[in-house]
Amino acid sequence: MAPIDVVAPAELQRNVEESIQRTPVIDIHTHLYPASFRGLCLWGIDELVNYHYLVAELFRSSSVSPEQFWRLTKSQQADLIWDALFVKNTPLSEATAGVVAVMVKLGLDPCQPNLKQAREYFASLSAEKHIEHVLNLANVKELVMTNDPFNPTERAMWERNEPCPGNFHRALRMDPVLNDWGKARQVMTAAGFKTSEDLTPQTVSEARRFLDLWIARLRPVYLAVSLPCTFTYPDESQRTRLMREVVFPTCEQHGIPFALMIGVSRGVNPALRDAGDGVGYADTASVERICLENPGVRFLATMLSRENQHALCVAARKFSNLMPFGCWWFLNNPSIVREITSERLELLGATTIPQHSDARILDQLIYKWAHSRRMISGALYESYSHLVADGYPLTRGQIDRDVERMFSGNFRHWVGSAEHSAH
Ligand code: RAT
Ligand code: ZN
Repeated sequence: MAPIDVVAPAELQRNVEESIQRTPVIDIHTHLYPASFRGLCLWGIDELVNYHYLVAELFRSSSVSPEQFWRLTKSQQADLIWDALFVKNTPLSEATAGVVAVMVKLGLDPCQPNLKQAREYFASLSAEKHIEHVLNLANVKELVMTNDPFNPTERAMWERNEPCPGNFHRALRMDPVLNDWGKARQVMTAAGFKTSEDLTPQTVSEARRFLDLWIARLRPVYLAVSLPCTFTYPDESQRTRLMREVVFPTCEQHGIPFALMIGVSRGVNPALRDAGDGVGYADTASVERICLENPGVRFLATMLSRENQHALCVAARKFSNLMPFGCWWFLNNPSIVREITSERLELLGATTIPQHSDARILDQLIYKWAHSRRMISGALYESYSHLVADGYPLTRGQIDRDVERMFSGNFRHWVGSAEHSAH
C-alpha cells in the first residue's frame, strides 16, 4: 500500500516551496556578530548600502575615483552609492536587488530619492530586538560567525570574554597561519608563544598550542581558511607543512572539521580595498589529496569559481569526509545558485549543504535567504519531478526530511559534538 502522504504531481511544486519556506536554516558561514560585540555587529541602511559588493558596482556608474570615495564619511559614501545605483540606475544586480528586497520586507520605500526615511527607521531600533526580528524574517535559527584571533579588535572582545548567545556559533578563521606566516607569528609572539620563521619542532608545537588555546576559548564548530586560486597541495611551501603538521592534526585531535574556501584572487584591484578581490580557477585535485591523506578529518569545502563546481561534486563522491557547501560570494547569484544546486542534487542527492549567506550586515540575511530559498526550491522541485515522472511515490515526509538535512541536519551531523568537545 502506498504511504498516505504521497504528493500529487499537481501539488508537488507548492509542497516543495512550503517545505523550503518553513524549514529553519543554520547559516554555516557569515561575518555577523551578536549585539554584545558592539562595533563588529553591523546592521542598518548605511552599512547595507556600503556593502563591498555595492562599492565595486559604484565605480561602474559614477565618475568618483576610489581615492575620493575612501575620503568620504560612511554616510556620504552611502548617499553616493544610493544616488548612483538606486536613483540613477535600476537596481538590477543581485547586490542592489538585495537592498530593495530588505527595504520592502522592513516596510521601507526603495524608491526614495535619499536615505532619510530609512535612516530614521533604523535609528528607532535596538540591536538586540532587531537581530531577533531579522532572524525570524529570514527563518535562520542559528548561524556561524567568522572569528579571527588575528584581528586585534575581535581578539580583544574574546579576551574580555564578551557574552555570546547560543545561536551564534564560532568558527576559528586562520588565514594568516596559512597565507601570511609572518603576520601569524607576530600575533603568536605578542601572546607569548615561541615561534620562528622556520618551522622548527618548537614552532610547530607552539603554533599548535596557540590553536589549542583559541579552540578552548571559542569552542568553534569548525576551523577555516580562505585560500587563493593558485593553491596546490601538497607543494614545497611552508603552507603545506603548516597544514600537515599543525592544522590537520589539530582538527583530528579535537574532532573539529576544517573548512576550505578556495579560489580567491586577493587584491586584483587594491584601490577598491575589500571590494577589490577577484576569482580564479583552482585545483580540485588538491582537495582530493587533502581528503585522501586525512581520513580522520571531516572537511567542508566551497570553491569560488563556477568552473570548479562539477569537479568538487565528483571529489565528494569519492571522499565521504568531504562536504561541499554554499555558493560563495560571486556565485551567490540566483541563476548560479540554481545551477549549482541542481548539479549537486544530481551528483550527491541531499548530502550537501546548498547555501550559506556570507552576510556581513545582519539585514542581508533577509534577502540572501529569500533569494537562495527561491532557487533551491526550483532546483529541488525539478529533481523531484523527474523522480515522480518515473513513477516514484514521493511523500511530503520525504520532502521535509530532505530539506531539513540540507538546511541543518547535514551540518549538525558534520560538526557532531565539535562545539562541546572543544573544551
Ligand atoms: O563574501 C565576502 O564578503 C568576502 O569578502 C569574503 O568575506 C569571503 O566570504 C571570505 O570569507 O573570505
Ligand atoms: Zn565570507
